Amino acid sequence: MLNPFRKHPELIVHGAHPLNAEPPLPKLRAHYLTPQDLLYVRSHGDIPRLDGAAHRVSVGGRVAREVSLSLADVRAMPPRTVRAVMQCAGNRRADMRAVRPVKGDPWAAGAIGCADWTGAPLAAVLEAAGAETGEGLHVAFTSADTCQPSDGGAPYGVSLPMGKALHPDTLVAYAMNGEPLAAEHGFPLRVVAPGWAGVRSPKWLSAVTVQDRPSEAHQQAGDYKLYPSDMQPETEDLARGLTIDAMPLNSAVTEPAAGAALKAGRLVVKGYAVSTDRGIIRVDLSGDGGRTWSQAEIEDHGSSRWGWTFWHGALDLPPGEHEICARAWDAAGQTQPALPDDTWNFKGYLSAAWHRVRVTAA
Ligand SMILES: Nc1nc2c(c(=O)[nH]1)N[C@H]1C(S)=C(S)[C@@H](COP(=O)(O)O)O[C@H]1N2
Ligand SMILES: [Mo]
Repeated sequence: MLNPFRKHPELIVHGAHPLNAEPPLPKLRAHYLTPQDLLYVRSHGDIPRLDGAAHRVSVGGRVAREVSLSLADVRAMPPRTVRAVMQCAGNRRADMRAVRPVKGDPWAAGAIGCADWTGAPLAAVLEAAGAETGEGLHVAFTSADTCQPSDGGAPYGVSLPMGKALHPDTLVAYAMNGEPLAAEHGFPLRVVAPGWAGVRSPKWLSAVTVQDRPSEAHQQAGDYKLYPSDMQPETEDLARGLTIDAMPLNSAVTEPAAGAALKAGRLVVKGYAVSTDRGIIRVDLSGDGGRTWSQAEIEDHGSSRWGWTFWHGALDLPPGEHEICARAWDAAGQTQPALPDDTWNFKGYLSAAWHRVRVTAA
């Protein structure tokens, strides 16, 4: 069984080898559950074409008995479906790049999507091997793809601390929105770690190892760190980096597009907001660069702890140039920073300032 899907022809391609691409924002905002052909693709190496019948995932390390599981074995476990956002730590990096140069692809606000993921809880996979589950242990993952030389040149690897690994919503998934995973999204099996940066949801899973320390693979040990703004590539010091786990509060305007020439008058603004698992309580909209605000309407797509929130609102724009801004608030009463300058870091991670979109009305 090979990839039955094709990516949407309108994806914005940041790089073809390896494939890194995101959907145009209005297309992304058209579906509460992101169709698989529109989900962004973030890959560190070539996409492996795995044989679903022959593929095995080994479970070893601090376990009672090593096991080697087929896709059929995982499908035979009691299934669980979790509605969750997948989001890259580099989503909205383009806004930080506009402040000062950053490393990495200039993702707009489309390195995100939301889906119903179905699989076996990772806890059940660990249980099948009689894994130790003590606090302080880590569950390391190795994938079947080989990363670019600049990304360590080795198989992709990350880990989750035992607490996150045992969370009932952390899955070894085989389906997205009820369809088998496409090759580019991890066929036949991937981890889904809801609320955490996409990097911690390894695709093309081939080995699970229970161990007493985090993965030493480059993705876990040497990349995906949030650095202070005074650090530069030449002074990179891993010890001063925060390993990125949960994703911050964020929101984006998906319509109108930056640079749009609009008719003066009533303008409908649409977007998304995301809060890991705290919940979005409000989204504010401004048509004047943040001097005055009104509230957007939050759309009801059913409650889901790890999902995203769609919103829309109206602004009255007189003729002239305008800066539209959106900012979300979470259930702890926190909101987003005003400027990308406030959280700028040379890797361009966790870019979550008010989304600003300049338009002209005539
Ligand atoms: N094996 C493997 N897993 C991976 C990656 C990868 O390159 N190889 N990229 C990670 C990153 S950084 C992200 S953001 C998500 C993207 O998932 P998607 O391409 O299905 O949207 O997959 C993660 N899992
Ligand atoms: Mo990512």
